[in-house]
Amino acid sequence: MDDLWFDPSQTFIAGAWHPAPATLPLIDPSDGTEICQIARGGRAEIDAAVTAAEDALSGPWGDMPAFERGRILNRIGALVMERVELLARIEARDVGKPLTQARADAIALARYMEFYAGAADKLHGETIPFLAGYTVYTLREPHGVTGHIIPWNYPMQIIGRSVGAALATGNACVLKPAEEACLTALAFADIAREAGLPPGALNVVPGLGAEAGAALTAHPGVHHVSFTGSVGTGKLVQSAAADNTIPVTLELGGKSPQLVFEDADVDAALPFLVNAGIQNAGQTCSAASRILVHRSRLAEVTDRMADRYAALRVGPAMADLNVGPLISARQKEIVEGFLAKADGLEMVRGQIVADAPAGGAYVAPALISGATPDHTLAQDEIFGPVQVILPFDDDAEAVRIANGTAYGLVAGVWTRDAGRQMRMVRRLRAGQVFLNNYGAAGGVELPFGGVGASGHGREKGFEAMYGFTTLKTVAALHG
Ligand code: TXE
Repeated sequence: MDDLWFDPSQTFIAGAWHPAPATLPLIDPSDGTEICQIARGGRAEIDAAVTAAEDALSGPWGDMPAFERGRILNRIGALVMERVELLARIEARDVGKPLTQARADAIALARYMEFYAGAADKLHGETIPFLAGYTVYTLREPHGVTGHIIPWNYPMQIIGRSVGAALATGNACVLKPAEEACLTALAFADIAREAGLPPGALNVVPGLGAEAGAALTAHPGVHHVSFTGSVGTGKLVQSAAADNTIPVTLELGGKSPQLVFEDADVDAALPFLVNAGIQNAGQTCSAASRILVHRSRLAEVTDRMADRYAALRVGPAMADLNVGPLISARQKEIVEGFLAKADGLEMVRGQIVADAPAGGAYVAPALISGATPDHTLAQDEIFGPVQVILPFDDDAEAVRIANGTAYGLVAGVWTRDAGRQMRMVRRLRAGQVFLNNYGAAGGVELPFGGVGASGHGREKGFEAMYGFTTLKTVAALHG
């Protein structure tokens, strides 16, 4: 791939590139061909990366003042902005997402760097009034070595929110990107090196989940793990962390609803309703895969969404259409498996363009109506361009359906009634509630995470800085 200025078959450890003992093919989801070989890191590479991180913490990185860490993050952000188009092309090819969406991810990565650059020196402890003769205060300290296991759907955004906050607070990171898409993680490591990040502060070891990922989560030298991915793997990560009694942040996806009430401004809602289902081909943790509509507006919302679905065009990432391919043939099989269960339901599909390569993992978006709230299509995370419309008759039923899955990540509420808005905010089981909008991508400033099967802990915004630090209380008796 011409856009790469580094050798993607290597790991990045202690500030330098290293050949890996074995490699894996990286597949272009737009046509099924091999892009390049990537490193298949394992226990030895993870060991080396953790040692490099420990060395960084006992060297210049560990002693660096917070404002200096912020300056480095600012430089990384500036370099990312200079290379937005290049990074967008790499991400589009690797993930299969339309170029416009990949560009937005690259810009978000820069924004994360800017945000955490500014926040680095603004995390304070407090003084606590205590007995006479004592001075008591708290310190916010980095955990130490942080492990970051990320998926393939938004590599740049997830690196930004997780590695950005961890570096700002002075941790040294070991990043295990997904085997399906890891090129921008490697590009980011090299940009960070160029920006002056000391060796070992960020190490990147690509590889398989069961090998490099499991080795990282089980490693006794790791003090915190931040994981984004499936519920099943999240449980494995949490169990491994339990063995080492370390904290984890888990972001595990969802089955998020948007609620359209009888007084909703449907004109305003429409683009948000559809976009939050098809962005990144629906492979978005905060995808609004359920659209709950008051029965009085059901026909109108269904028809208008159906019109938009029928006009959706699906094709290669570089063609920059509404929807790209799914990440892999495997993900396409999963999504088609769900769609096979739509027997007897109504479905409106988008169109795969005629010249889409046969080897690509394309699925025409599907808008489904007629399902009950307990149907598998309305309960389980599909992770594809599929939305289910569900009717409700009153506010109580809307809340019951909205809260009636194992997940609780995001919810959107469309109503002009301010009282109802506030009641919904209180009753919806979700980590983020959007009123009269649906910020699927969200701002970098907005804390993000879920409840229930969606995981726990918060990333993004200033809140993440607490998650990547541990609190030390100091009590001095001085008479
Ligand atoms: O996820 P995994 P997969 C959901 C989505 C999708 C399903 C499967 O529903 O269909 O998960 O996707 C690493 N120890 N989401 O298989 O396995 C792996 O290498 C440590 C939702 O891709 O969770 C990758 O880096 N790490 C989600 C990362 O975990 C392990 C985003 C995610 O892979 C590991 C992605 C192990 N034993 C999928 N096994 C979201 N929240 O947005 C794998 N990994």
